[in-house]
Amino acid sequence: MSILTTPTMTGVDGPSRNADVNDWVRDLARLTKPDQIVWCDGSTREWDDLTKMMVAQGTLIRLNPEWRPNSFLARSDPADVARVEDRTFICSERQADAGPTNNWRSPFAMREELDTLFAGSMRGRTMYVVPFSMGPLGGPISQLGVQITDSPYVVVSMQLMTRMGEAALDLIGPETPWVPAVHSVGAPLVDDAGVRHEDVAWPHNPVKYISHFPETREIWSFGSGYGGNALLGKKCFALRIASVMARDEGWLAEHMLIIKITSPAGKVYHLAAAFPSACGKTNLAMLNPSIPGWKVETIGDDIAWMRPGPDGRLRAINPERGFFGVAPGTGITTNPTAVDTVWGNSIFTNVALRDDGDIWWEGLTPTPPAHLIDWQGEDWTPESATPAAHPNSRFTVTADQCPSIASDWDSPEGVVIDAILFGGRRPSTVPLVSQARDWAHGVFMGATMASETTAAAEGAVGRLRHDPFAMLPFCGYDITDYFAHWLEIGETLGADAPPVFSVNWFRKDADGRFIWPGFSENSRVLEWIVRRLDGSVEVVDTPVGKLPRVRDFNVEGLDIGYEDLQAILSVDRAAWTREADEIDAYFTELGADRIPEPLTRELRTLRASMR
Ligand code: O2Y
Ligand code: MN
Repeated sequence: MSILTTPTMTGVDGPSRNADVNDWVRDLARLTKPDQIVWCDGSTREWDDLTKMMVAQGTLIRLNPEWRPNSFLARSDPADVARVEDRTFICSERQADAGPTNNWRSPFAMREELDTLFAGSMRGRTMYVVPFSMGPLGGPISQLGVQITDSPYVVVSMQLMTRMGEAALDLIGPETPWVPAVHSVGAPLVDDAGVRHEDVAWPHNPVKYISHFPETREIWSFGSGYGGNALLGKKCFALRIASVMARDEGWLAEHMLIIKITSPAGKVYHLAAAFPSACGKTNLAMLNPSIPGWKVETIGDDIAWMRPGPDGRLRAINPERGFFGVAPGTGITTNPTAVDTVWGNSIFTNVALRDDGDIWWEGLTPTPPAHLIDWQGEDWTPESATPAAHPNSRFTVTADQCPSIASDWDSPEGVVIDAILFGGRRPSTVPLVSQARDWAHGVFMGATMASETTAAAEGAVGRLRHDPFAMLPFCGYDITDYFAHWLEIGETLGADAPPVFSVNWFRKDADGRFIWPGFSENSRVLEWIVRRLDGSVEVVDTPVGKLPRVRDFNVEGLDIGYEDLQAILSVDRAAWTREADEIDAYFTELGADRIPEPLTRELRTLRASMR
């Protein structure tokens, strides 16, 4: 960690080999006026110094090292607990380029607004400079960035979530492209009159902006210290900005987990899978198969960058170094691997604190402890009316601590993708699994992904929320152009394009009970997909895709009736007629004339086959 105490320095005084990086840091220091600038090196010493400092300040609570060594609990301000989609902006020069699904602001207007907000925003604070790599250091698919932040919580979280520090800075040579990412919690400690104020445990600002400038590939985030709003390598860079880079350069930046499957015969397959937020992605990424002889290993739980490789096949990396997983529901029965992963060296945000200095959240164990301190610092007992952990509480931990991590998870060249999966939360209509007829039909499956709303907060319960490719809040440009880009990638890959599958673990019966047990039993769906890849199983051709023959589906040892299985492996024509109407309405909402022709053709084919 090297410290420069004069933010008003002139000339190239920073340690970067790239003069633009040094100048950019200097200019931002002039704008935000921190007390000092710290260039982060990513060392253990830096982690120790910052965590000790935050414990002293009350931002972190050190957990009992006997239970959770080198681990900490952070409690955010209750007004800063999640990504803020309504404050997330794509500031492309033309409004049309942001498309119908993004909030747009003119880059000129936004820069003016941000300049005002950032002016003096770091007074009394330290400005940390965090050079980072998304993807293995120096890898051919990896990208570099530099985040400036006034939050030490963000620095230590970036240590867990990215390859950051000296090694990343060294890679940024005089001509190397890098993405600038500016972050301030927007809570200066010294006011305009020069009066110093006490800090709070979780500084933030009621005014929040998560702004992206696709043409200049810049990120500016103001007012929040939480998750995707503040760890700018994740959703802001690896999805919103990277999706624009990917469009321009012929690759894919996707909201997908990556897993490695080994069959009982020892054959290896890699799958990438897109699911909307809160659909159990981390559980699938760390799946413990119920069927004997099968192994699933983790490569990534949230984001995949995929490029056609030198052999013409699609190769993927996980650009992240760690997991920022949802805590509630992650338990010793639902995801024991995730529970083992966070044995130590972890940061927990907004979970509950046990009396013995360890953590707890709903679903971690079947029985809650008799007493806890809840995520807001209040006494809690099982009789309390509110949950002990916030529903969006998180664990942050490096991927290499995961017991199921694959040996090739950080291969710089990535892994060859053998199949792509699209999933949603659909109590009806969408079968447990089906294979797309071809790439265009696969793109149609991705473009028409949807989930039924489960909470009143999401709108009326039971309504469809479309989430194409699980990218609705994450695509940095016009989603209809994104569909076209996927179709173009298919052209590039040609016969090497991986087969595409739709999956749905969430079908319910007439009584509202889940038909499919999910979790480790999802390995049976993966088994069928692998058998399709091997060509060792036949299909039933239907208008919605190639479905398993019921007799081929492995349900040995599973308590599921034939009729139930038949129901989730068949096509309900009435429901699919309604689905076609839904898709038609959604395409119209996106702009019917903007939808690429191959997708409207898929919709026509679907409609015609339902007559
Ligand atoms: O609420 C946040 O800031 C985090 S959202 C998130 C975190 C990790 C992985 N995925 C997501 C998501 O919303 O898809
Ligand atoms: Mn996600």
